[in-house]
Amino acid sequence: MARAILVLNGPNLNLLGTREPDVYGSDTLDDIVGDLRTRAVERGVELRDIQSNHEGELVDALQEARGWADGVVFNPGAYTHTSVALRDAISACGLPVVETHLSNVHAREEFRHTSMLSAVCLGVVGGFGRHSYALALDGLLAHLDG
Ligand code: CA2
Repeated sequence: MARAILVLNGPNLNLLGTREPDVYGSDTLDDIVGDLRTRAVERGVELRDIQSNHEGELVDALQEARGWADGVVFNPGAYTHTSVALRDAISACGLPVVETHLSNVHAREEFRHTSMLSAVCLGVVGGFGRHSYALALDGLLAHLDG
């Protein structure tokens, strides 16, 4: 059966391409997700994407993904560093989730060095700009293919 992947993006990532290009690059979120969709289609993988600025909506998306997705590429934005609710939702959904960051959070402010989520994720990718998403998808599909 064909694989299905959720690409989930958290707060402020809808602003990509409009501000802070030195940190996050000049691509928009649509550019990044569009590239990822092309990559997924080439492999016969269905890709759905959701961006929300609201923690509860991200929790809802993870809970609903249980019903249809095989795995999740997730950039939780700043909630990475704060959210017990998202950590619990990742654990509860039982799906492999790849924590994905555009920037290398360990090379930035100290408060970004801690993730509430990494310990319940399959893996973590960061620091490669838009390529982080492609690497996360590749890793997730390799994991699913065993
Ligand atoms: O590097 C990443 O992908 C982050 O998840 C991005 C988050 C940040 O809080 C994390 O520590 C690392 C911030 C996303 C905000 O994106 C913006 C895009 C354009 C303008 C302003 C913010």
